[in-house]
Amino acid sequence: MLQRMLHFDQDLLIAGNQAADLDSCVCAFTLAALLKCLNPEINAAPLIQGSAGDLRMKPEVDGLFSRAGIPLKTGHFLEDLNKDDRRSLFTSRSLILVDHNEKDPDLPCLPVMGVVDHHRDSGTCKDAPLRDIRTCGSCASIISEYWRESGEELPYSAHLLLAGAIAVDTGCLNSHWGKTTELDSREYKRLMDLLKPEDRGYIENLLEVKNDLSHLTMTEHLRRDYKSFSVSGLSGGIASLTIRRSDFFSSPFHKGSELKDFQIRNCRDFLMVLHSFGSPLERELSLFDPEGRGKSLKRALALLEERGIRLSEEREEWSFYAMDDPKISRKVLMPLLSDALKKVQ
Ligand SMILES: [Mn+2]
Repeated sequence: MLQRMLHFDQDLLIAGNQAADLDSCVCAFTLAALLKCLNPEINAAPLIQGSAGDLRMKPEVDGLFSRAGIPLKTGHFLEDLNKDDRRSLFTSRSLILVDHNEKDPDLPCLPVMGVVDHHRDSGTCKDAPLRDIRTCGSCASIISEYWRESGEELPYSAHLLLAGAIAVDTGCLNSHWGKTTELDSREYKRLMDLLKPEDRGYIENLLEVKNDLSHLTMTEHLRRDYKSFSVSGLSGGIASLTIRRSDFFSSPFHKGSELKDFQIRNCRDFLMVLHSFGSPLERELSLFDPEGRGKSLKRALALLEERGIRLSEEREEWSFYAMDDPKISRKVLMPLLSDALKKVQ
């Protein structure tokens, strides 16, 4: 893979995924830094989807980048770029996708030269000269391996960023999460060994920073980690929340009108909410189907009973599911649902 990177001779944009989570932001910055090290002749700029205003919803992103001495600016965020920024940033560049492997429609129309990811392979961008899709807990582990194999000296700030992303994605290699692979474990330990003790402590505490969202409104919780999921002609999405269902519906937190606004704006047909909370980790799933268009989705979910996803209650526009297996994250759930939907059609 490094050989292929050495042959890039045009300017590059390293684009993170739609959720703009910590892993995705870290990968965009640290891969851009590596590419600049390998080819000082080219420009490689990180690009984060969303806007700088959204950082309020992701205290771990803001916190870790500030600690690493890399202030996130509006120029790094796709939504904040004005016409002139776009023209200068998007002209004669190619894209490298990190932490996702299917080009989002919001990204600029540029040739995709590379894909580095740890999600299920969508089978797109097959012609990209650099295509590295592996199963691991954090995409940052792959970038960390590139750095090590390159022999280039990893800057301290990148050390901190990569360790932080792996910590958050794997629960500091928590085996109960079922995400950690050998690659994550090896890279995380190597990175942590070289951090100052106070930074090591900060990384070990980063999940708490991430989960302290008491300052957010319900809409911000929904927007924080939202992914559109359009299936069989339905336009919907899945929001990942760090609060349990009973807290989501508690007063005065829950606001029916805000929920309706969010749904109309983002997911016309259905909204799924994946609640992930507690230690050990527990999950619940809620389906909001205000227009009654989610029948096929409900049939598909019924097929997932064998995976421990069980209908527990139906109330007005909502269906609630218990989840026996906390390892079913959104990344695991989405392909399961897509497969189940094909069977019910
Ligand atoms: Mn990731």
